[in-house]
Amino acid sequence: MLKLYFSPGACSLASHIGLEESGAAYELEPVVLAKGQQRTAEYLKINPRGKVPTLSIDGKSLVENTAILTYIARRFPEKKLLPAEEAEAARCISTMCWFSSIVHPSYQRSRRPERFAADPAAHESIKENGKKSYWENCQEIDSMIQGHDWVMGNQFTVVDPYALVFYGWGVNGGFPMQELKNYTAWRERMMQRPAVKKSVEMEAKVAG
Ligand SMILES: N[C@@H](CCC(=O)N[C@@H](CS)C(=O)NCC(=O)O)C(=O)O
Repeated sequence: MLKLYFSPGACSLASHIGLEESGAAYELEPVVLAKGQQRTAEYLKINPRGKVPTLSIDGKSLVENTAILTYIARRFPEKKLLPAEEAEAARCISTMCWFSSIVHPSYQRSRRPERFAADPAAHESIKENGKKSYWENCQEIDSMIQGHDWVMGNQFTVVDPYALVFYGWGVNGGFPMQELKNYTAWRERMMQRPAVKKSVEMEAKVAG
């Protein structure tokens, strides 16, 4: 049994879309970050780090989008959510590691500088540094899409749902995402996929 713990608008959207694209039967359990539900004793038993996403696989937790998306792609190979060729599949994993270790923390710095330094005097400069790198990261994603339909080339992969998270955060964070022509056209292609549309709309309903 697969059960995904997610919060609307959080990076867990990547795993949510990945599951929907896989065609697997799964359950969804909202953990609303805005209500602090990630810190309840009950959820901390599922993920002691107090983060989403968590994918429960037959009652055992798997965390981190990169691991969850790789697991989904490998468990449902017929959906071709990772390239068959090993080096190409590894390049997808490499991009997801970059998303997780660089792109996501850039956005966090731009929004939550207090998580990076206790001294309020440092916050403005942490924010500015986060904004600058986030924008550079989004420009890099835009250039990756140049000349083909999907982030990693001509094949839709689990990297695409992950990249959608950053487009949405860019819009919410007031970045001029429309200037990124490839990324913006790609987002429209993404939203035409039934699995993407369904997941995004479902999360918007939970967010209210
Ligand atoms: N690298 C992790 C990041 C997980 C993460 O930081 N999730 C955020 C939401 S985007 C979270 O749960 N934050 C709750 C908190 O820090 O209290 C992944 O990709 O799964």
